[in-house]
Amino acid sequence: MLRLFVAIDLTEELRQRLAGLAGGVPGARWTESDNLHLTLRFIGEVPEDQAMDIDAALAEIRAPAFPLTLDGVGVYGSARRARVLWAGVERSEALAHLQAKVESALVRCGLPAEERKFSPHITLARLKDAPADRIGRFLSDRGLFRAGPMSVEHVTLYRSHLGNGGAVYEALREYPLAES
Ligand code: 2AM
Repeated sequence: MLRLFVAIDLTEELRQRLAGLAGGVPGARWTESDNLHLTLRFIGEVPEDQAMDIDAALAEIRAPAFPLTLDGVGVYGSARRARVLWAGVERSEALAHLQAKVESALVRCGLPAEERKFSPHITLARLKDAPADRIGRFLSDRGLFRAGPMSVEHVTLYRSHLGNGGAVYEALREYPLAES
């Protein structure tokens, strides 16, 4: 079985900008800069033959390259039990279009449709017992964060290896988007 997801890679410059947001929140486990990405679709565990179908279906996607701008920071979970700190992305029709194409390609491969609404974000940190006031300060201090635009020119199929030291992401294949 392979644990897969589809993501947009970020440029070194944007990953550095995101990594620069880290700090100031006790109980936060910050994502390593090399692991920062924008997930389009988490697939989960699939057998190898289905992974090959997924690869073929993703290779058939035709969508244009587009600009992506990072915009703002936020938190998932309640104020008292915040779970994830994230960076947001500026609203983008092209991103929504690409995500819909990835979703329909995967459903054609026999995967169950994703029921949750696509909520594009980049996970900056996972939180455990982080004090609400420090989270509040992080959000207000970094509220004006913006970076980019970068040009999104491919999507990537990743394999996630779960281990004691956290997940290791292996890029299996890149699928180019059309020049726009
Ligand atoms: P997250 O950063 O918001 O947790 C690899 O795990 C990628 O797939 C991460 O970007 C993660 O998003 C995303 N993902 C989405 N749903 C997931 C799930 N149910 N389990 C693990 N990862 C998931």
